[in-house]
Formats: sequence, C-alpha cells, structure tokens
Amino acid sequence: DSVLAKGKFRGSMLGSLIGDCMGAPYEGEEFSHGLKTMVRKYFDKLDGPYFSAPFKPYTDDTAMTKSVAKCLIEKPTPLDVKYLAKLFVQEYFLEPRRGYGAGVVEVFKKLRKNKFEDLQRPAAEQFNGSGSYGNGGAMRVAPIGLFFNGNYEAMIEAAERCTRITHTNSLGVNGALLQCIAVHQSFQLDPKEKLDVTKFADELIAKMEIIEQDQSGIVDPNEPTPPYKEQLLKVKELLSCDDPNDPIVEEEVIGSLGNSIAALNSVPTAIYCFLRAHSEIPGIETDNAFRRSIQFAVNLAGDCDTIASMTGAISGAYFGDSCIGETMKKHCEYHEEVTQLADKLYEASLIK
Ligand code: R7I
Ligand code: MG
Ligand code: MG
Repeated sequence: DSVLAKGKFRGSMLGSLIGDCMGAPYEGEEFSHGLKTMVRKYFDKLDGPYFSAPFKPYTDDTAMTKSVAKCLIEKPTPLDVKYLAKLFVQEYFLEPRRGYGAGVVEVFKKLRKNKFEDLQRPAAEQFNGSGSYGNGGAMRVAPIGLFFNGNYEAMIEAAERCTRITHTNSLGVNGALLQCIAVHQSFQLDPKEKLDVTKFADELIAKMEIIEQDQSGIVDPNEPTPPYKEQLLKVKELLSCDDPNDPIVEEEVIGSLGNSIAALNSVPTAIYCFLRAHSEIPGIETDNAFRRSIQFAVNLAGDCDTIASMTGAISGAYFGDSCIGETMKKHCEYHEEVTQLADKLYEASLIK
C-alpha cells in the first residue's frame, strides 16, 4: 500500500545518506579491531537520546544520488541523460571537495568543455579507453531502483544510461545494474514477512546471469563463471557457512568479496551486509537490523562510505523509514532535504 511504499522511498534514500555520512570518516582506513570498537561506541551513542554535535557531512555518493533523484522528479521518463550530466557537473563545480573519485573529475571537465554535446566520449576515454570500473555508477543508482517499480526493462535501461555518463567498463555498468536490482527487489518485499536470504541471492544470480550473458553472447559450459555471478555465489557461500559458534568475521568478508572502490569488490559486499544483518552479529548489540547492516558495512573500512551507503539503500528499501533511529538520522547533513526528495520522487513515480 501507499504508506508502506512512501516509507520505503524515504528509507532507501535516507539509508543511502546515513551510510555515506557514517562511513565517510573511515573511508580508506584499514580494518582493525580498534576501529571496530570506535565505530561500535559511536553507533551505540547514536541509538540513544538526541545529543547535539556537529553533523556528519555527506560525500560525492549523496551529491550524485541527489542529482539522479532530481532528474527523475523534474524530467521523468525516458531518463534525460543530458540534463542529468549537467546536474552532475553543476554539483561538482559548486562543491568539488566532496571526495569524488580521482578519475571521474576528468569526465566532468570534458563534459563541460564540449558543452554536453558529446555525452559518451568522455566516459569512454577513461583509463586509456577501458572505462572506469569504479563503484560511482552503483553508489548513485538507488533512486532508479525505486522509481521504476513495475517496469523492470525501463529500470535497467535507465540505470545503464545513468551509469554510462561516467562509467563505461562493463564491470562498472553491471555493478550499477546489480545494485539497482537489489534495491528494486528489496522494495518489492514485505518487511513483516521473514526474508529468505538465499532466495534473495538466487534471484539476483538469475538476473545477473542474463545481464552478463548478453555481453558475452552464447554460453559455453567451459567458459569461466562471469564475475558478478561468481561474487554472488560467494555471498551465498558466506551466508550458508556462518556458524554462531564460529561466526564469519570482517576479515573473511574483506578477503572473499572485497572492500575496495571497484564495483566488483563493493556492490556484492553491500548486498552481503544487508543479507547478513538479518540475523545477529557478534559485537553489534542491537535489535535493529537496519542499524546492524550499516554498522557492519562501516566496520569493513576500505571504501566504507560507499559500501555502507549502498547497504543502507538496500536495507532502507526493505524496512522503510520507520526502522531508522531519529538521533542517527539527525546527525547527518542534509537529512531533511533527502526526506523531501524521497517524497517528491515517490509522487513522481506514481504519475510517470
Ligand atoms: O567510480 P568513481 O565515481 O569513484 C567512486 C568512489 C567512491 O568510493 C566515492 O566515495 C569516492 O571516494 O570515489 O570514480 P572513478 O575515478 O571513475 O573510479 C574510482 C577509482 O577506481 C579511480 O580513481 C581508480 O583508482 C580506480 N579505477 C581504475 N583503476 C585502473 N584502471 C577505476 N577504473 C579503473 C581502471 O580501469
Ligand atoms: Mg564518497
Ligand atoms: Mg567511497
């Protein structure tokens, strides 16, 4: 129903913001037990009564997500990529110090220089013509997974076009598609029913199989497993071998799935954080599975603003905004604006 759907739009957009703000101070750190303790103390405090402190600033993840939402609200379907490219570039030059990827800035400069006449070439020229495999497409895709509910084909097309403005490497593109599909799947589920985590992963595998096959053509049984399918099989493996007496710990997740800026080593990790948080995690004392998913993602260090942001987008699309603690939300820069954007995006999705 509409109350549930509206709450899920808010939950996903706020989840994405909260993950970004909570993870940003630790981006680029190595995992350590000291860091994990620090994160735990902070999250425990944020689960309590409101206290005043300087807000946690958001980074490029939120800056770009904001532009995607704005584009869908102002110019619904089909996705107006020229307008979206202008929003990305405008936002970057307004606030360049939001922690953007080192390569993507080059794309913004070239787009501005060619006056948005050629939207494809700047991204295609990245990294000597191989295109970026960074997670910049995936980190901003959540609004598309929410907006196109009910039209899977249009959603995939919009997610791909949104990503190709900056990322053309198939790993960068398919990572964004996987994140979009995960948000979309979460959105469609009823949080009052128990989540079947294996089924959730199997459905992602089935959809990624089609996407990864499309590029390689005919399937050859001797071909190696395509990269995202392989990562998702590892997600399932980690979930199934998790024993309460010998739990999977952060180091194992980092070693198996990764925690880097590469989409291949961060999108499946975020999906794992969401799924893993459906049961208790030692060292994270809370009954709130939304908080658990984000805290676990931040613990991983590495590219944890982005991994936590993607985790939050999936978790929030599943649980809705009622699961988000007020204190934690209020400590994030821009939370009021994000709530308004989510509401407008929801309204726009009804009339698209
Ligand atoms: O993908 P992108 O927008 O970066 C997003 C990340 C998130 O973690 C944000 O929080 C922010 O910190 O940045 O930006 P890109 O510059 O396209 O890609 C990110 C980085 O991935 C690049 O700066 C490279 O270090 C690396 N990378 C590559 N390196 C070698 N060869 C991406 N593609 C390649 C490649 O093909
Ligand atoms: Mg960032
Ligand atoms: Mg990051």
